[in-house]
Amino acid sequence: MDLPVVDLAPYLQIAGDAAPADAEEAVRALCATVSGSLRDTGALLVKDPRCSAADNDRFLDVVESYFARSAESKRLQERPHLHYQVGVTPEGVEVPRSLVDGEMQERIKSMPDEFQPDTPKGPDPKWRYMWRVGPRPSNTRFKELNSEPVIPDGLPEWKETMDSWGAKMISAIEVVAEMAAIGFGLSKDAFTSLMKEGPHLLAPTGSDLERHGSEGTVFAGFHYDLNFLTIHGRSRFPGLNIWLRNGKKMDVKVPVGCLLIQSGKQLEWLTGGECLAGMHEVVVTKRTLEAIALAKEQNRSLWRVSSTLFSHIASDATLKPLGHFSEATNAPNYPPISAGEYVEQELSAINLKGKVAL
Ligand SMILES: O=C(O)CCC(=O)C(=O)O
Ligand SMILES: [Fe+2]
Repeated sequence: MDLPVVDLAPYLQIAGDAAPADAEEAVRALCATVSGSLRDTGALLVKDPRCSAADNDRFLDVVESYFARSAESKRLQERPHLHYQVGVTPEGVEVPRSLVDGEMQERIKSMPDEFQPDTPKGPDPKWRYMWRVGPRPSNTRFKELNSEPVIPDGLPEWKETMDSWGAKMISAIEVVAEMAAIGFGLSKDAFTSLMKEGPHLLAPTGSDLERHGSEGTVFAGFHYDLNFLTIHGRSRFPGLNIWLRNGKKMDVKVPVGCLLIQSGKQLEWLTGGECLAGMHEVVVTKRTLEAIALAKEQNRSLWRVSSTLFSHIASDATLKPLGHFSEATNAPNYPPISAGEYVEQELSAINLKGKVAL
């Protein structure tokens, strides 16, 4: 089974009023593909004419040069007191949910062997940089989640590159969020109205394949994303596995020029569990090894950089099943909670806010 690739251009055209009336039916079908794929696979591939492969490359180049710095110099951008929600998170800090969540461990044990995730033995060996994208609320109960950005020195192109790639990815997410809302039978702005001034984070991971490049190394242990929708551009090194709703594991191939979308826990909340957060992991696979060999041959960086962006529901907005989802069978499992409070609980569980006992 392949993930569908949805071209966002027809929807953008309709939104711009440049399309003939009969195009509307086709766009409705596309919206149903978006919501259906998020529900059944937790993921979706999209093509957005506004996000080019060249933009993605420019972003990867800048972030590769940052991660190539020494650990001490990168640690100047570390902000543990802000729960690592801005600046750098060193390797060995973030704990995969599957390491600390007993219920998830039981679920893993019940999976057939062929679909079981690789077992992480400790915190993730990946670094990460969190770069805040979009306007921040002037007044919020969750100041740490909405902090000033941290800018690394000595990289004059950093701010512009991160802001511009971040803004493009957010535009793509907003279209997907509108299409998903239509597909789910909600009003078009049901999700996007809650995303306004959300703590959206461009959050590339950086994994040193020179030091951790052996097959089976787990960069990001089995987990779900705690945010609304995650979007990734193409990484130069594969390794992302996702689990479909039917329990099957799939290694994701993102075609050139495409973006990968994944459903996060806040979407699960808003749909009363009809659309579950997509489980995934990042491990060194045979395909990663092939990409490492090619990069060595071509003298390219061996830092695996992901172009991950976490879009969020605004911290002060309430998470609860929307519209007809309040009648969903599992809706009672998703009681109202402010998005900020929910995020803080999740950050504690994965060692980014306070410490967890391992
Ligand atoms: O490194 C990646 O490709 C994605 C990592 C991931 O799943 C995450 O950052 O939540
Ligand atoms: Fe993730």
